[in-house]
Amino acid sequence: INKFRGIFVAMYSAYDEEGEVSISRVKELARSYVHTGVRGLYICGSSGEGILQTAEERKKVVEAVMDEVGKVLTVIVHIGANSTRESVELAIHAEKNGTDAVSAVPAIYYRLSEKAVETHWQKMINASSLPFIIYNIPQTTGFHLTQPLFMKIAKQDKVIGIKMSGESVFELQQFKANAGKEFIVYNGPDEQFLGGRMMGADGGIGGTYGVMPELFCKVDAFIMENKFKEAQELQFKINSIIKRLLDYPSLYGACKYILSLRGIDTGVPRLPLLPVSPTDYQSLTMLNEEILKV
Ligand code: NAY
Repeated sequence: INKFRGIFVAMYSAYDEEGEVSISRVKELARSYVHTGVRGLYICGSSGEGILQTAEERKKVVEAVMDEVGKVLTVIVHIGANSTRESVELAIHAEKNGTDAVSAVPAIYYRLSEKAVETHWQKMINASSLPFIIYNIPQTTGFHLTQPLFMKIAKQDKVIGIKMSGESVFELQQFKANAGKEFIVYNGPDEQFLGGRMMGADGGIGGTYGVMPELFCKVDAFIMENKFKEAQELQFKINSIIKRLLDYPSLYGACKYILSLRGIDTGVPRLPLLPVSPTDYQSLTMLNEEILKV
């Protein structure tokens, strides 16, 4: 279970100039995180635009990442999809390709009952022998995971953790307390990584880690050394960066543009997620320099 602790980059999508998934760019992006200190990658999630891609495209991403960094980083694959059938297919594929774990949000669009979400997750859990990590993100899925349903799912051996992207650190702590076993809780909102860690999170999975992985590793290291003042100072610097990233037409577009300034081309996000516009290039160039100086 130790390979699941620490910092995980929620990796962005990587497309070619035509907007098609680019194997070589996925590999290049994945490789760029190898010597940053992160424990692993969370792929095909929100930041990875998994739900905007076809199952075939998502499989390609998994294969490319495993081929490139599968031996050196822990790879968690998000398999959440609107139909249970598709998620099951992705779970089987993830296992075949040697990934470390699978994870999923509840299905979106339909208002689902607790029983429906439970069934949806259970089918994925049953579909492979891989560890499963619940992805709770009520503000985008509209599904609020209750503690009783959480406990029912978490008690299974295969269920090893939860990615808590809700903003309540109290609820985060309750998931940790109610798991009733050794259990990994990931902090979701990057801007309160320190808060989540102080309330019991074992690590974090985040999109903005993708443009500043070393900074999050450093906050994590400060926490482990009980240097809370230093951790707080750094988190505040990070938050001033995140605040500005959130002001662009899309966060993912802004982060992907910053990556391109460092020579890592990943294309623009897929619509309906907007790219940044040329008028934003200059301020993003300055922001990039600022990040590199922290
Ligand atoms: C994922 O699945 O891509 C994530 O883990 C992303 C978590 C992010 N949440 C969303 C909705 O994108 O990193 C956060 C988020 O971008 C960050 O906290 C800025 O608000």
